[in-house]
Amino acid sequence: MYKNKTVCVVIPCYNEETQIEKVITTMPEHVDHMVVVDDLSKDRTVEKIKKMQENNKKVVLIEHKTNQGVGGAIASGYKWARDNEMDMAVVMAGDGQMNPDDLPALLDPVADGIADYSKGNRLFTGEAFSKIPTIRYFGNGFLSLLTKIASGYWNIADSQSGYTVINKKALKAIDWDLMYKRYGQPNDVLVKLNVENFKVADVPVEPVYNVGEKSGIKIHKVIFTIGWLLTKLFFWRMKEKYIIRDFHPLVFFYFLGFGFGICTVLLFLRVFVMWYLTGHIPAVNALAAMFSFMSSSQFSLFAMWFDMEANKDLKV
Ligand SMILES: Nc1nc2c(ncn2[C@@H]2O[C@H](COP(=O)(O)OP(=O)(O)OP(=O)(O)O)[C@@H](O)[C@H]2O)c(=O)[nH]1
Ligand SMILES: [Mg+2]
Repeated sequence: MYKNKTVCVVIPCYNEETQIEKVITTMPEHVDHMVVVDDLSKDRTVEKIKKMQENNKKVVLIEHKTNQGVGGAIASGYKWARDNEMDMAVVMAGDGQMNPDDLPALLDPVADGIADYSKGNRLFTGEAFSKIPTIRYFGNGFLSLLTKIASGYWNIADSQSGYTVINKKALKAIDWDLMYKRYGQPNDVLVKLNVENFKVADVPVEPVYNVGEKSGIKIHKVIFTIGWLLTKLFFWRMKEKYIIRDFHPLVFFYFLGFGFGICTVLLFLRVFVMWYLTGHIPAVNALAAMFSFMSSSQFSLFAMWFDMEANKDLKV
């Protein structure tokens, strides 16, 4: 129990035989249950977990019959927490990259009722650039920007951090069977939380690398898969939040922003082709391209501003 609320930690695991023991043994005392979800590991992870269960009654093991990916493993753990009426469910990876000392700070905003969901942000510490591998740092920065646009949580950064706490109300509001099953899961959750108007807190946590973990992320691949996921989620959120459940004219601003954006690309292409073929650019073509560019940027920036305003009450 933490501040009189039950706490369950969901631990997704895939081939973590060298790491899982440390994650379980260093778990803070106030955690009531550790739901370890094995995602059909090929090594001795399950054997290790079963051995730990003998001495530690807090450990619950869920074994997947097929490999689902980290998002699928977290969804299984969340469903256990929801069905067992846990007040708060934490996610800590099975690879030991989450510092248990950071847990109270993450639990506080949710336990105090200030936020429905809190997530770790590794970028606040000032050590992020030196500790996080460079390619991951920039990839994360790019995905964080896309996640702000897609989710409407403009104040939230480090979108790929998986160290999170969710409360019972949010656990029950989201359909975990429809959750994205692979590395885009934290991004998917943020969009779903925004549509339900849940409050999210960003809490500084320590970036942990080189503790024996083996990452499964191929950054050049996930940039595209998560980028595409976020594009789809953005359109879904616009439809759900500003057309179906409520209405806001910012959807027209985004629509015109995109429309003029496509026109801008086509008009600039035309300008370059004319210049290549004839050696000069007719003034009217250049003006049309510029007008289109200015309209596109104005409409998009205003749409973002309206979105920021519409979500300002969800900021903690
Ligand atoms: N790679 C991988 N990990 C899984 C899978 N299912 C569950 N996991 C667990 O998900 C957690 C995160 O996986 P990682 O590949 O380390 O990703 P990450 O820690 O978010 O990213 P890094 O910063 O690159 O380490 C680990 O605890 C894995 O054991 C799966 O299908 N593949
Ligand atoms: Mg990892």
